[in-house]
Amino acid sequence: MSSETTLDVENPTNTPLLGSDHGYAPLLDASLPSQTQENDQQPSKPILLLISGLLAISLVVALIVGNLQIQTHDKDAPMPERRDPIEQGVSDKSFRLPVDAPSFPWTNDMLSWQGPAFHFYPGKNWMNDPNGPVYYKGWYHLFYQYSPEAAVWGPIVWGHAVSKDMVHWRHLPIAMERDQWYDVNGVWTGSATILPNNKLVVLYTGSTNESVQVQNVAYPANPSDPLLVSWVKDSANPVLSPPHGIGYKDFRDPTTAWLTPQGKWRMVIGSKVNKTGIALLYDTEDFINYELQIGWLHDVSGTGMWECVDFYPVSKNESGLDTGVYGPDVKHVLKASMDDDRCDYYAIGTYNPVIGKWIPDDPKIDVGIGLRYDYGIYYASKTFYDQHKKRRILWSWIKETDSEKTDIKRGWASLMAVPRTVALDPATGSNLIQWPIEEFDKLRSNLKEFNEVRLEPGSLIPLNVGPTSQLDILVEFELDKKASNKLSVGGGVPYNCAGHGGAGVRDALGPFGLLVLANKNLTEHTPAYFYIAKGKKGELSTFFCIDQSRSSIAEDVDKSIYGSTVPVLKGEKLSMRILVDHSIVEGYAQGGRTCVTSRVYPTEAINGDAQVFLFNNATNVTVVATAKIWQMGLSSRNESGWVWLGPSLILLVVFWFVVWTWQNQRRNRS
Ligand code: DQQ
Repeated sequence: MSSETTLDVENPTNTPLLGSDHGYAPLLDASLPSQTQENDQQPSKPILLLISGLLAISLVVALIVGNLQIQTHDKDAPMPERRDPIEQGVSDKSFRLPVDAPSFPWTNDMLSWQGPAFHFYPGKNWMNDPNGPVYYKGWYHLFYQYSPEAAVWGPIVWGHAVSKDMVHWRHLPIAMERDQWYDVNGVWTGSATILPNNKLVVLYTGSTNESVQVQNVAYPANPSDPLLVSWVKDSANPVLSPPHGIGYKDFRDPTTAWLTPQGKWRMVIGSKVNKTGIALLYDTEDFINYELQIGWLHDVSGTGMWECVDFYPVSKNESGLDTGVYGPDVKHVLKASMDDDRCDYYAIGTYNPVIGKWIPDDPKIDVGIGLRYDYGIYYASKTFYDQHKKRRILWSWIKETDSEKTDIKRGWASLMAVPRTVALDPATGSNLIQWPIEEFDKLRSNLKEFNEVRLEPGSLIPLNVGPTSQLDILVEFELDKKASNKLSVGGGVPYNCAGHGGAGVRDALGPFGLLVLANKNLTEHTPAYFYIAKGKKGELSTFFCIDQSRSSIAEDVDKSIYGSTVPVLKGEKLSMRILVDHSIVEGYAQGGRTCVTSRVYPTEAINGDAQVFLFNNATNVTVVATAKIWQMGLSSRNESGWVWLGPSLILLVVFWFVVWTWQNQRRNRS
């Protein structure tokens, strides 16, 4: 990486761019041509065999090298020590256990089971935020905050991987190193913008030699390289320093830029003033010189530092809009990652491009005090517009909720949630819907269907699905409406997933749902469930929760219960989709209106020792469940060398064909 010339927007080629106390009463189960002649000028059979042999060896080497890139921690290699972060506090591990928390004797078998099969992760060391996601010349690029020296946050650089489908990944070398005074303490989060004529520019935060947060510009060194392997940083860097009144450590994570009606590029940077979270707005014509806009795009008092702000248009009529689009049918989403509680909040509102202001549709659910993308473990997310499939894609970081000691032993920490399409909910118009991108459906196999399973109050029914570590589960639940109507109205304390004892409690209308990663005697199990609360006026509210409290017998892991309310419209059945990928359980309720992601660390309910159950802990209502459950593929973690098999075989066949033709011609001539 080198520092080079400034961006020429017009001429990029000149610019270097979730026992006993489980509370359930278990019920019963429901040819190549042969060569005839050889002469002196023709390659002899041994030579051809030698060349083929060499090709075959290269093929094997390609496969091994490809696989080596994605292998998880070598069990016998010494574990890297914790390296003190250059600067504590920005993305350092936020899940901390009490110092005297008993540590579990984790075995290599348990730890290696935790590695995901179809969630993106680098395979080694620490990663956090997604950075600069973009579709460029036929490839989806994912950059990410990566600590290359250990499984802890520390000296951050930009890791890089590319994919044709955001499912199979090819890991590339580090895209941006800490090699300048203005980013020597970390190449932090940033975004990519595609300019006219497919020119690419990246804006990112650098932590300087004095730990000041500044903004920098970088470009692909070779814009014609679809893999974007090499990057150059602009000689004008840093292009932005904290403005007057903004703390030097409170100025980070530039968004993707978009065009204003005046033809300038506009972008947002997250910050705070005292306890008020703010989104600073900047205009630029050349990505080098910036004008700070008076006031800011938006602010919400009491929310603290806004990290990884994201701002994009949505419409009831479109599944995805490019970042600069505005108009009468267009709403704008403002999202910020709250440093104070480490959750991603969004709000839907109206953007006025002339005055550079955004106003929430409902100030009671403004950014940081209302809706969240995900009510589990999901932070520092970023969207991008996929111009190839005309959709908006959401990427996010899922952190570890075990001990740092265990992270180090395992050799890797954190991963990405599956990329989701994100769109305005056409049925409500007041919330977003998120759904795993359709490409993941291709990993499904061995469908098992369970039709109209009656779940009487207090029932627990095992589902025979085969292996249970990699599953895609779709379940619909129907309730006996008459029973729920007869119920008396709710009491004083409003329900919430975290505060009401999880899946083990028994109330009138819930909880009911699924247990995943459950061992035989249920000492370990992760319930994903609905709970229906009846309010004082008889109104029903539905909650979707994932309960980690009994997910592991180990004590040095998070045992929180996550979830929130989910809108259920008239005529809709209750539905949930659960992705199980080893230690990750990702849940989508009502088509993705409410999402919950959890990290679970079972010790016994792993490999062949886990099962899936349907359960109903409600006391007053029978629930009928219909489920479809698929096995999910891609156990070779992310991309393996097998991708080279096809091209190598084709090369081999072409080579033999050329030689055979050439030999025939010579034979015919002689
Ligand atoms: N992570 C980056 C920062 C960002 C934070 C540093 C959010 O740029 O604010 O690794 O997780």
